[in-house]
Formats: sequence, structure tokens, C-alpha cells
Amino acid sequence: LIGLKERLAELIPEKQEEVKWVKKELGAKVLGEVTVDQAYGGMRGIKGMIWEGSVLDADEGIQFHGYTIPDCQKKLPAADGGEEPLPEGLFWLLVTGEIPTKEQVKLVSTEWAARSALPSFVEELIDRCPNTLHPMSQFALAVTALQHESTFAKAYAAGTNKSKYWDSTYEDSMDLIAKLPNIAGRIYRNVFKDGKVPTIDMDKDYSYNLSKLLGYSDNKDFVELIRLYLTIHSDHEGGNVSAHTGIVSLEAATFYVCDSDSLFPTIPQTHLVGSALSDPYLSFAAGLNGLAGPLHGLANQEVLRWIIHMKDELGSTEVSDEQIKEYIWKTLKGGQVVPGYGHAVLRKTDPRYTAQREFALKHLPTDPMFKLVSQLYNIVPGVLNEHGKTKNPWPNVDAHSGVLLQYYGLVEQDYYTVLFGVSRSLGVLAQLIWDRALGMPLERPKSYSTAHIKKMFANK
Ligand code: NMX
Ligand code: MLT
Repeated sequence: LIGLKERLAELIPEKQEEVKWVKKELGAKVLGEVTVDQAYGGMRGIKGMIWEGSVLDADEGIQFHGYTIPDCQKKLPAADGGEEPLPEGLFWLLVTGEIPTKEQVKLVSTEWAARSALPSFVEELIDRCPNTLHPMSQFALAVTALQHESTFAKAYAAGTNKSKYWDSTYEDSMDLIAKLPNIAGRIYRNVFKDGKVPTIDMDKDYSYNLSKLLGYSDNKDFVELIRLYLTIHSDHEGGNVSAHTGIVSLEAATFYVCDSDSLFPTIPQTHLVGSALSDPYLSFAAGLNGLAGPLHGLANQEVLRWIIHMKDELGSTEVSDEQIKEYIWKTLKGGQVVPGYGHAVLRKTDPRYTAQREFALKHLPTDPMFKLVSQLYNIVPGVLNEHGKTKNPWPNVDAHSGVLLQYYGLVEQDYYTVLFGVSRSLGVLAQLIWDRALGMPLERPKSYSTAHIKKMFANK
């Protein structure tokens, strides 16, 4: 039975050759141009990054090495008696591009359980946080502190040859992922419960253990939900804020500002926090801080808040379409966004939303909050279209996750983004391992000032 690290070691030379070939044969090809609008517009649509694990299609949604979410639900191993994919399998797929066997997935579960213990100073650090410090801030703080354990940082300081960086990056990534349930569980228990944290069960899978630490493992449907949740939130190609901040690889794309290719061609060959050879702990902590923003991962907290506020304001979960429309317009006229709707890349309903909706139809079809979420699905896109600004009026992943968690009793909205963060570690750390294996360079794109842009085109 071949393990994940052995398989990775076999794949690295092949991939290095493939990338060498692509750079030699296709390195001078142009991926696109860059306009001044894009430079001011959050770099939307600029093609300039390599991300091996997943690619996002505006209409079809995310594909992990070519596998859609329904493919993953069909092909990735499930737990005994379960149906949803185990996130251990998704991690294997992200790292190797291959669907693992049930036995290989079990190896990952066992390894993560074995690596899960936290150093006592990290436990104390979490325990000393005031309950009023947002769970995401506690999460990023604890991950930064774990840097004390970094194998990569020690190997670098010892003068390790760069051809071996992937090995210590792999070790750190496995340790970090393994320790996240203990961090996440401790934060939840401290902030919302009595501070007593149960122990990891060495024979169980990652999602069961996370559910146990949170206090919900007695409900097998909740554990299944966490398996699905951790699988679908894991990766969304490289340009989203958490992936881009923490761990990014931008490669050999040629950029031109407004067709003025003779004037300003630049060749960014870049990475961000991870590209500075900051170790996986520092890189992932940076990504978590990005995930904690309300236009990104914090939207799952904002969605449930917004729905509960609507329910309270309208006095019931039985509300008419007209009342909902008025509430949406009030939000928009107040200069706020409708949380859970819109996307920078997607132009259709997010398949991650659909997967969660299918889970709800199966497990909680009559839940009043789920009915409200469904009612919103029928109404929000029409209102956003009438409003006329949003490029994509359809729901994203965050429009649905909170309602599932609250159904099983996990009602503390401020905590929801922590679960997103646990899942996102799988995608961004799989990429970081490959960044080191492929020797991706420091990320450093070019910027201009407004005065410079005006000067640049003064005589055009
Ligand atoms: N409600 C109201 N206005 C919106 C919404 C929305 N849901 N989505 C976009 N707009 C506005 C946007 O603010 C912008 O307005 P302005 O010109 O005044 O700045 C305009 O429509 C054009 O924006 P887009 O090009 O459609 O969207 P963009 O790519 O800039 O932003 C999001 C993408 C996801 C940030 C945006 O759709 C949004 O703010 N959605 C609500 C927050 C949310 O659900 N975020 C979670 C995304 C998924 N995730 O987990 O990260
Ligand atoms: C994500 O999962 O990262 C979000 O959908 C945001 C994005 O892809 O831009």
C-alpha cells in the first residue's frame, strides 16, 4: 500500500519535467492583456497565476484536477455507513491528481490523528484569549504560534538544499492540518461552552474528530455534513483572497497595460506570503486573516445574521415574497451587500450551494430556516438584477452553510468562518507543497501610481 508522501515523491520528478517543458515550449505565449480598469478593479480577470489543484469555470464551478463536486461525491471514498466524501480523499486528490483507495484514505486519517496534539503553550495561548476576541483572530493567532514547530523553518536555518524544500513543507502541512481540529475545537469550547475539550479518537476520521471536539459527533448526520463541508470549501483555484494572500504562485505570464505592449511589458514570476519562503504556518495564518473579511469567508457568518435579523424584523419565518423583497431593497438602499450572493468569477449558482441544498433536501426538508433560504433563492437574484449592479446575482457557497449548521445546534454564527478555514487549509497547503517542489519564485507584481498612469498615456 503506497502512502501519500511516497506517491508524491514519485510524482515530483515527472511534474518538474512537465513544467520545464511547458516553460520552454509555451513560455513566450501571451495569456492576456491588462487594462487600466483591471489595475483599478481588483485585478479581476487577469490571467497570471498557476494553481495546480483546482480550476474555476464561471458556469460550471470548481473542478479539482478535473473532478466536479458531484464527481467527488461519487468517486472519493466515504466513511463506513456514510455517503459523503471524506476530506482526506480530497486532500489526496489535490496533492496527487489521483483518486485514492479507501485504504489510502484510512492512512491519511490515521496519520492526521497521530499528529494532532498541540504544544501546551499554544493551548495556553488560546485559553488566555478573551471570549470577546473573534474566533477567527484566535484561530490565526494559534496557527502563527504553531510556527514554533516548523520543520521547514528549521531546515532552512540549517542550510537545506532548495531541492529538498518540498519535504519539510509536506511535513509542516501534514502537522498543521492535523492540529487544526484541536485548535478549532478549543476555540469553540472556550468561547461558547465550558472550556472542556475532549480528546481525539485515534481510530476515527478527521471530520468525526472535529465534530467530537465541537461536541456534535453523536449525530451521524452532523458528521456527514462536516465531511461534505470540509470537502467542498477546500479549494477555489488560486485567485481568491485566502489562497492568494497565503500561498500563491504566479508564473511566466506576460502582461501588457492597455495594449501598450511596447511600453510596459512585465513578466511577473511571483508568489505571496509563501513565496517569501515563509513557512506553512505563517503562510496559512496570513490566508486566514484574509478569509476573515466579510466579502470573503466571513460572509457565512453575515448570511445567517442577515436572515435572523430579517426573521426578527418581520416577526416570523412565515413571510411573504413581498416582505422579503422589501427587506432586500432596504439592505441595498442602505449601501450594503446582500451576503451570500454574487461572485468575482462565478456567473451561475455555485455548485457548492447546490450540494448543500441537496443535503438539506435530504436531511432537513421541513426546517423553517431552510425554507427561508429556499425562498430567498427564488427572490434575491431577481432583485439584484433589477438593482442592476451585480455581475452575478446567484448564490455562492456562504448562502447555505450556516442554515445547515444551525439545524444541528451549532448556532454560533461568529464561529462559522473557522470551519471554512479548517477546510481551506487542504487546498492552499496542497498548493504550497507543489510551489516548493516546483521551485516557484518570489511573487512581486508591478504597480503604478495614478500620476504615472496619466503620464504613461498622456500623448495617446
Ligand atoms: N449585494 C449587493 N451588491 C453587490 C453584490 C451583492 N451580493 N454583489 C456585488 N454587488 C455590487 C458590488 O458591491 C459592486 O458595487 P459597486 O460598483 O458599487 O462597487 C457591483 O455590484 C459590481 O460587483 P461585481 O463585479 O458583481 O462583484 P465583485 O467581483 O466586485 O465582488 C463579491 C464579488 C463576492 C465580493 C460580491 O459579489 C459581494 O460583495 N457579495 C456579497 C458578499 C459575499 O457573499 N461574499 C462571499 C463570496 C464567497 N466567498 O466565500 O468568498
Ligand atoms: C472562495 O471559495 O474562495 C470564494 O468563493 C471566493 C472566490 O473564489 O473568489
